[in-house]
Amino acid sequence: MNTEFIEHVKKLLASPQKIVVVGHKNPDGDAVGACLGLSFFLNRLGHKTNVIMPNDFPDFLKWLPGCDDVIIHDAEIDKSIATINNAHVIFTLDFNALNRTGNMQQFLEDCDAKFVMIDHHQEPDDYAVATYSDTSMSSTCEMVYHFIDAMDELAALCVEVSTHLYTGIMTDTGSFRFPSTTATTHRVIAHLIEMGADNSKIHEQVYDVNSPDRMKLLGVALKNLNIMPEYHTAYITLSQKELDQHNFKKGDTEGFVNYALSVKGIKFAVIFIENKQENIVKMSLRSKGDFSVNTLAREHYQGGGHTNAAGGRSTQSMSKTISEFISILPQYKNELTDAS
Ligand SMILES: [Mn+2]
Repeated sequence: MNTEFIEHVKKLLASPQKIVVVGHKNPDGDAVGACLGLSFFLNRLGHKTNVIMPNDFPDFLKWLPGCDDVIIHDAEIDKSIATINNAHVIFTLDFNALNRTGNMQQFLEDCDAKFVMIDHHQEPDDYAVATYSDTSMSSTCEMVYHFIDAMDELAALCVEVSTHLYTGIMTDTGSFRFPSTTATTHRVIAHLIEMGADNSKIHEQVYDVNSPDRMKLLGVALKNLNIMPEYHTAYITLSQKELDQHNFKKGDTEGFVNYALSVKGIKFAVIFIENKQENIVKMSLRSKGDFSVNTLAREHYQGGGHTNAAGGRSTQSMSKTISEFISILPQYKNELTDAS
């Protein structure tokens, strides 16, 4: 974080402000944790804060302190628009372009508030008056911690904020195992535990809440696992029918792709999930080492993300999507078979 950023934000926050904190569409643990954590923190500094999410967030986050007060734009559109239009300052967290906010985009573009971005995705847009972008960071939650530190307010960390930030760092690092997890990440985590985050309980509340339907859907996903050893690649498919048979709820397939990546020798894994309502096949892409799924998703699947985790979509049928996917793999054969 550069001093210019923190000086600018300090100026913006010099007197009590009406602040809105916004996360990305399909909010994950990092987005929800960062938004709630920052909102609680700014509230303690005397600002009036509201968190708005473009759409609903998964059930496994619905115990987070303050989550009941989050405004869901798609469900409470009038309240959301009024809150946006009333804001002096809008923090956008865990995304890099306003089109990541779905139906909120036009209202954010049209409002008079000053924007502050805190985010760890590549190639940030320049809509904000102050941008804290660092792609080396494990999570936006870790960045919010560093932001609080730069504001000289670490002493103000409460149990709630510690819990929010712990949850986001934990979920965005795959429980502290991804390469973005640094010694600093662990120092931050240690401090959050000291300040009241109940680490063991947070893990249980996030990870040990599977429904029987979800476990059976995982069984189907594992049955549908395809391995292409010549490309060190594995992929999983789930059809709309298979989702329907297991009463699919948003978030149920979260993390399934990691089972494909956990097969010995696999460097690149994808899950293809059919969505009949939107008429697309949604994809989550994961990799190990230098192979960039961000690049591949940008080039072929109208998506992007990070080097080792990205999302994308195809407007073709599932079978066409799969055959196209297989046809592009030779382009990446050298990268995928390089030792690293
Ligand atoms: Mn994140």
